[in-house]
Amino acid sequence: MTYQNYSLKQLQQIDAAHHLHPFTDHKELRETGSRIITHANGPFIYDADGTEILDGMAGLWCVNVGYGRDELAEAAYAQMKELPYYNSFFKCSTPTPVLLSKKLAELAPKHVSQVFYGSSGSEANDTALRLVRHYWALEGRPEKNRVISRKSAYHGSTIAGTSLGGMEPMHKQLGGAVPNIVHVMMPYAYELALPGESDHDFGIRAAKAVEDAILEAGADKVAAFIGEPVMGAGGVKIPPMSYWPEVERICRKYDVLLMLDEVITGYGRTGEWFAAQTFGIEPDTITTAKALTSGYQPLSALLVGDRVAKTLVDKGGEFYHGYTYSGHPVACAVALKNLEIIEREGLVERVKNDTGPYFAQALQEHLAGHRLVGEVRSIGLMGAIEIVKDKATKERYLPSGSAAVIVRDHAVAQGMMLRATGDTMILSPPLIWTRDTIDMACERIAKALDLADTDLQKR
Ligand code: PXG
Repeated sequence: MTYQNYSLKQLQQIDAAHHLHPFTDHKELRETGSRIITHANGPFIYDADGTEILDGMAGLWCVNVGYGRDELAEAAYAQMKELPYYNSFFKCSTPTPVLLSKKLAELAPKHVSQVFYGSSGSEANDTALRLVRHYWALEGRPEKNRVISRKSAYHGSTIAGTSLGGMEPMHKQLGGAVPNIVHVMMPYAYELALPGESDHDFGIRAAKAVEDAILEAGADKVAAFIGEPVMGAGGVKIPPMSYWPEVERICRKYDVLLMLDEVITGYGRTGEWFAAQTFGIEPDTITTAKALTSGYQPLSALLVGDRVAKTLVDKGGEFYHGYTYSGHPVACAVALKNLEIIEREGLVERVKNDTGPYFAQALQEHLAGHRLVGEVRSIGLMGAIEIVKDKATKERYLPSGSAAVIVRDHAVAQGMMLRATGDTMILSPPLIWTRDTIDMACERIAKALDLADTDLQKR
């Protein structure tokens, strides 16, 4: 690799001189320099100093089969040699997106059998938004074009993704969102449940916020509701089990489409292939990306339910939408091999029956009792740890988010990569983690919490 001719310092200098990173304060980054990850294997990543770090985030919620999979590299190599690129416009196709679509139709919930490809989750959500609006126009109801989303939702960073999302700082920089998108309360019991309110009742109340928004706009104006089954970037907010079936019931009652954003939850993370199955609902569209290729190639797939697909096909007329890399043959070849690995190794079942329950128990046993921890929660292999100043009152350290960053920095120094979002620590490890890896992670996080506690006592 050519980078080996450069020292770490040189790479950091060049990075600072020329590379604008995503979601970054560039002034601050230029003062600290970036951590340069050079290679990875199994559950570990390695930085340019050779430090081994257990990757508790699977990259960015994506490397579900872990690092160093020769089979994926070989699938890409073979496809690049045979046909590196051809488009799927103008009545053309290539074999790998054809076969991947068949495979996805087999894995997806029964009523879902069509796929639209892009290269990122953001692109797939742009497609989803355009598609549901197009659907209602084809049905002769173009005024039914509003979309209901949630506060703190993350649906990507393009203009449509940001507009669908409910991240306030992102909206502030947008200079005008895509019109006719509103945001309602999120199902986040830890902060929003009323004193004495049961989990079940809170879920029903949070779903009622969707109904209120439909009624406020008028059901004849609302195209769809969109949500992440478990809010990921917003802090692994796991809704009560009562929430999604109630949201689905409300959507059906008012003839509003249900769009599920499974960019993080898709392909096994919650212990089923899709979280739609975990929560027992039948969405009209399912946005997927990330773990579709385990991050080895950029690829997204919008899975389209039969209701929407039937209208699109039966009514005809061109849908003026698509990307150069829609159905990229190399990305699709890698996705096919990745899904084969997940199936062959039984990773989804393993999360459901073994590592998921063990992960929940380990977080509870080793971390929930810590003085800094207000709550631990998890579903499958995604989890969160709430950092608080006072367990009983749920009071946070100020300034907001500062304590979690201290925990995160100690964790990384302990060889444990995890993410801090606000005052919540997030874990979303590769699905290849075993019970031993979970124990190792908990040990390192517990140590990081102790060190952070010492720092915070001094403040
Ligand atoms: N939907 C969801 C639910 C996501 O989590 C996207 C859409 C957009 O995907 P692309 O491929 O366009 O990035 C995402 C992406 C974080 C973080 O800090 C999360 C994401 C991306 C970047 C950072 O947790 N999720």
